[in-house]
Amino acid sequence: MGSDVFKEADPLDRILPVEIARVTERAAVAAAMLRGRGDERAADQAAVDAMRDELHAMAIEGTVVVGEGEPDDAPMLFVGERLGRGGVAVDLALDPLEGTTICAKSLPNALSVIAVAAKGTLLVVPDVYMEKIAIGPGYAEGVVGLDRTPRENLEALANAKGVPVDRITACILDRPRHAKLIEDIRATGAAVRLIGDGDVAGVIHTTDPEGTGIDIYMGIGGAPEGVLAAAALRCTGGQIQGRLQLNSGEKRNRADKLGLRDPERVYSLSDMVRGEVIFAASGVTDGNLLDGVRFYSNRVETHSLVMDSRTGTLRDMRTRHLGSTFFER
Ligand code: VTB
Repeated sequence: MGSDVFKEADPLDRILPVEIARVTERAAVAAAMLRGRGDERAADQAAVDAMRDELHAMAIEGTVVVGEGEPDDAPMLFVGERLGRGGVAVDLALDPLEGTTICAKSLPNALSVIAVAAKGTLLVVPDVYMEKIAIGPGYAEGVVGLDRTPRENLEALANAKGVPVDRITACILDRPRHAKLIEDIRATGAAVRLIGDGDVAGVIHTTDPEGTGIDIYMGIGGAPEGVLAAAALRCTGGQIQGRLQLNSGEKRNRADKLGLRDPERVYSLSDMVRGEVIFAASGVTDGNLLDGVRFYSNRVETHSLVMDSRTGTLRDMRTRHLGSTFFER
């Protein structure tokens, strides 16, 4: 008898990707009911409640490692919260509504996202900013990096893609802190796609440049969103680097408490996601990759991406929900 029999089973084997899709579908529908109503908090809360209910019903012993915030700031889905009715031990990285402002204004690319991985395999980061650079699959490892200038990165990427640099588009959060970065990128001839929020979507968009028109994601966004984006890239292929922005003693302490001792460290994809992962995203509002939730008189339709790094499957799932849980309003 091979010793494999005694090897602990992969916890992800006991989870069906479709179960994970249901979690983001439920949250996306809940948020979409409040789409365009100008109330960010209400939309976020609805998504949180829906996601939490779904996760509690699952046969997992889940620990939130990327969530709504640190325990003092977030009453639900906070980092460290235990979810599920018991079962396999997993890490959960989630954002029930990525892009609360986008949803409140009914602008493109609001998502509900989750990543599930074996316990202890996702990087736990404080809720601080992270400088990020990400590209999609098909490039040699290290073609871009945070240790290089925007010009060096864009020229290297253009070169690897076999196009002039003015055919490259970089996606960046529209924030005053990015004024210099935007200027530097435009000085190379490359284009900048500014987004109001939602840098998880921004990173995922680099994985399908033909569909989205985005080749590279650059700039400073949330660190938790960096880990979520890394989980997505772990499934699709692609590269991401992140550096925490620990510009105060208090932030350095918070990072230190989580075991992140080197404030200057550049984290690679495999530092942020140390094993296999199942990732799901459902569109709340229409976007480049996913359509938003559609409401009809007798059904609700959702559009999701469900990916599994172990099998290398990327499922593009359109689901009709005929059951009353989804369309009772
Ligand atoms: C990003 C973005 C989020 O926060 O991480 C951003 O992905 C960063 O923070 O959707 P600032 O808004 O302070 O720039 C969000 O916009 C909101 O969580």
